Amino acid sequence: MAKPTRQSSGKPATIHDQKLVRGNGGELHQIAEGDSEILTTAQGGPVADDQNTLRIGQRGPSLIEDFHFREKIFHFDHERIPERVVHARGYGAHGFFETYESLAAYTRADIFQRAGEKTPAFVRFSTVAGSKGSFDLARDVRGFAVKFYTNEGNWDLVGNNIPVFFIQDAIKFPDVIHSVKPEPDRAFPQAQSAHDNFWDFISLTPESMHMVMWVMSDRAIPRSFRFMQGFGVHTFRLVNAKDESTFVKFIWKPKLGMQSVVWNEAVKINGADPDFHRRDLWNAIQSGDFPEWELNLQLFDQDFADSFDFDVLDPTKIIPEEILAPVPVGRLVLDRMPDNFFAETEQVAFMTQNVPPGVDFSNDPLLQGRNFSYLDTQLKRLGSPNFTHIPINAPKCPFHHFQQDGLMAMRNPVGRVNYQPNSFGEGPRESPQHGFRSFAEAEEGQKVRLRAESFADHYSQARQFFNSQTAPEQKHIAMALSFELSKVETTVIRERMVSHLLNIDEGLAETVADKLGMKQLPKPADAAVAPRDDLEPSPALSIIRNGPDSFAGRKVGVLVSPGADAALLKNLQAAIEKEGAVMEVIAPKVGGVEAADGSLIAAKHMIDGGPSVLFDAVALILSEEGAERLTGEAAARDFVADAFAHCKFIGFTSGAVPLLQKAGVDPEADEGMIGLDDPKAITGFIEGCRKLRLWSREMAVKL
Ligand code: HDE
Repeated sequence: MAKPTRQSSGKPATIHDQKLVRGNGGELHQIAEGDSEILTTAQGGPVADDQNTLRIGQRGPSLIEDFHFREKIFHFDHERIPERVVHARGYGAHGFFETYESLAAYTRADIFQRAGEKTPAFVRFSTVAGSKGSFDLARDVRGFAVKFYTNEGNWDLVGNNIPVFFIQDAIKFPDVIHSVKPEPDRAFPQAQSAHDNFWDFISLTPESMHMVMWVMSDRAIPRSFRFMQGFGVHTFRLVNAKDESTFVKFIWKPKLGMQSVVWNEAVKINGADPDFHRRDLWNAIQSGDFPEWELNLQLFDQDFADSFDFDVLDPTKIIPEEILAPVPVGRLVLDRMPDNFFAETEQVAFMTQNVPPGVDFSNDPLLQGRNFSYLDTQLKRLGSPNFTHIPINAPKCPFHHFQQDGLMAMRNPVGRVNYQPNSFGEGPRESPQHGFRSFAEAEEGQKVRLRAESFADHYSQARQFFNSQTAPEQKHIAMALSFELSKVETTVIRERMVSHLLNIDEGLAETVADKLGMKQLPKPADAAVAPRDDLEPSPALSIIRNGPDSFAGRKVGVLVSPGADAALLKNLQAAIEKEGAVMEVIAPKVGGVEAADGSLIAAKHMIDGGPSVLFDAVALILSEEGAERLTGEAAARDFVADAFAHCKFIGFTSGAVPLLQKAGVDPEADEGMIGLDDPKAITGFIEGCRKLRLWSREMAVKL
């Protein structure tokens, strides 16, 4: 009879004595047992066998006595914590905030006192509706939550990439979220707003119309977290050392400009790389291309608030930048990925109530409600009031208090005195001078449940947003609304939505109604306040008008075939890298191809694994024979056809023409098709790429 080994696989015991460790570059090395630490239980007991449970005989029952097995499985069974009820899918990174100039005139917040001061920060980006394992390119709002570890405690600016919200009162939050989440009986659709429940709620909630325009715009399908704006949404207050208050709205602007994808592309990205946004942030930071945003403030006083067209406490309204210019006050740089996703990104607890002295709340009813919700939800998720003991949530400044005990208490004070005042002169005391003082706003009134009349105009800014978009962006909004409402099965909901759209833009309403096959237009929805048409368009609201001026931070996918021109590829790579962009090679086989000059061109992807939706622009460096061969491959034809349909710039060698033609793409279709045979043409290709997309191509196609 064979001697049993310690390996369930039956491999010789020597393999068991080896262990894998990661090198600095992430590569795996095997090390011998002598070099590694001894595996232990969580109690520290050394483990002799981690491959086989303790049992009677070789084929007999397992023994409950096996404490190592029981501990290992017990711990595994409890690895998960509840995912966030909203914003479950997220991705975080560390960095710092650097203050440009002292803002002491406006705020006593320590973070804003000294030019050049760097404050550590942690940021978590997220989608709202999908669960933790959902895909990145959902049509959804993105969370943009920043935790500043200031010298006077943590400040959490828990924002979104859209400056308004669906509802005006926090009491409606469970309703809007229930409606967008998977329907409770069938548990689908996942991470989608395209279903009856969502549009039912929205169509019955006119206050959501401004937000709906944003969510149906390209803002909801960003190309990268790095190319998104962020907003604090609510009006906050800054309070200076003299206790004078200035209202403020917070805006993050990406250094690399804004960029989004198109819907057809988003759908395909979700299949090709569900982690598209995560991977993008990871790759950028790991390669040293640190993303950066500027913090801008819109500062205003009570007189401005009183004279502005809308109530500054209404979170469904913006203050257009053309009316109140944002002032850049500092920059946020993300330069380090967490060491452990769970410990940091999953366990980080953002709370709107976390404000340092010098930053204060306004009476925005959404913000007031959030200040309760965020603390409450952390207890549910993290399981103990001691969640501030988790390193990612702990302040980095000194802190002293008398809170004690509780589940999983990790910081346990020593000494006798755990209260104040006390007679022993021990322990911290409050400081009226340094401590947080709420702005002493005078309040009076009756206790009521009423929505302010000044919150009643639900259409004017929705219309202004639509009017501020370029033609392709308006077309995208019409397509998004048509798509979403086409998934709504209840006709009356579709009609109700079109009746709202009639109050925003008639042309938009007509296009959507036509796409939905509606025979006649409904009556416009009753409006509490007639929509205004005198609001000037705000160019700052368009993504296309606020794109980058270079191709930096973007990615070109180059499809190569055997016999490709290696010198041309090299020149192209140099030009792309000089621009600050990245090039990745796609080949019929991931092993790469032999170039015309006999050299090997290494590939990162095979065609199936590197579809053109993963890139901002593409180039086809193909020999004619190589292109002919690729005409038979669906993935190669899709690579080309998709790049064209998504309005991308396409550089190509003349050898690539057979593939272009087979994919239905005219090599001379427009200025986005750039021949690369002449090496000088590379400059033209890069110049084209800087425009990101050739939107006229899409505009030529009628809706
Ligand atoms: Fe949130 N929101 N929210 N929210 N929110 C949460 O807190 C809530 C709102 C935002 O990466 C929850 O820790 C209420 C607006 C972000 O960890 C919860 C209301 C804005 C994140 C919660 C709002 C946001 C959250 C769930 C209406 C933009 C993710 C898990 C009054 C300004 C933070 C958690 C992260 C997360 C409540 C509306 C942004 C339940 C009640 C408006 C970025 O507390």
